[in-house]
Amino acid sequence: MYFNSVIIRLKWRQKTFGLRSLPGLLYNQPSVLVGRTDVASVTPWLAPIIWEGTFDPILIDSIYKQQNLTIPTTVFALGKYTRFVKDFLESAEQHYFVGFRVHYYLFTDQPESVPEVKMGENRSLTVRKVQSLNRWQDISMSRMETWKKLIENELASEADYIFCLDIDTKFYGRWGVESLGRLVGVIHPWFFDAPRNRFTYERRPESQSIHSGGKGDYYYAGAAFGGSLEDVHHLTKTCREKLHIDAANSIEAVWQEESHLNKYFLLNKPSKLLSPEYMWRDIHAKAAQIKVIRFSNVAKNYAEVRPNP
Ligand code: UD2
Repeated sequence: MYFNSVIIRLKWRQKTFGLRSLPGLLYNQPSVLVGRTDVASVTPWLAPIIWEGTFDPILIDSIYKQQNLTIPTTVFALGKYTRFVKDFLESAEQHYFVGFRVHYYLFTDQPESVPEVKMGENRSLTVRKVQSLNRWQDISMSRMETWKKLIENELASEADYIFCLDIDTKFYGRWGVESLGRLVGVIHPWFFDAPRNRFTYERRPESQSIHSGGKGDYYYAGAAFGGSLEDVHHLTKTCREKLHIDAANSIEAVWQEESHLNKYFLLNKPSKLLSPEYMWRDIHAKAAQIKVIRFSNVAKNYAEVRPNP
């Protein structure tokens, strides 16, 4: 085990990422004076918050093109959630890291139901069978363990970054290299304009995910996060351990692994935040600050689609 983690770390260290720009590239002059004024585009710990208008897609694509990146992207579709796979993959092929190497990992209890989706150049899909589970809460929480193992056992030598996404979603706009960072959280669409006493953090002291009164920065979505393999490995390993401690103490956090993710991000601040453009909900009314909806939860009938109430 120790040996494994040393190998993983050595492989991660082999890469150094500079932001090299192509000499002949033409792009708009950046301004120090003009920018988004209706939203915050930096956190108090100086991590950027990505909104439309805060990056130049032509410039940023050309910088990251030189890094020969592979972006593994994981989704889970168990039980009736297999119905969401087609739209997810088809829309990702239109909008998600277009022009970059993406390797989707789909974990499902019904590999035979995975539809044929035409993949672009340098894009691939690996389907993995996992056991069915009876509770949606267990399906959602078990993902931490699977992510941790996938990174340890397979990805360390083949990739740079990883994203972990919900499957009951669709892409409507560009999601690209502007989202890359060491540790990346996405601001939850329900709470981006709410005071933190309304955030649905776990408040019970018995849970490892507790946020005691007055604590918390933002409320992050469980449906999307990512970052470097090393950072996401640490995140998934930590959250999985905390979930196990909670289970041993017979407590389940109010929003399962999303509660633990929020606690993790409180103590390990993300180096980049994605605005709710990167995690909207189809059923939400439009908000003036959201100029582009890039990725969104599709409407679903929870009672019909989940295996248990
Ligand atoms: C929220 C989070 C979700 C997760 C969950 C935990 C957002 C927008 N969503 O969504 O990420 O943290 O709360 O309570 O932040 N799944 C299956 N089969 C099932 C049930 C779930 O495959 O029968 C998988 C699937 O990949 C799904 C994910 O688990 O996308 C999360 O489940 P959900 O979408 O039902 O959770 P939800 O909508 O409450």
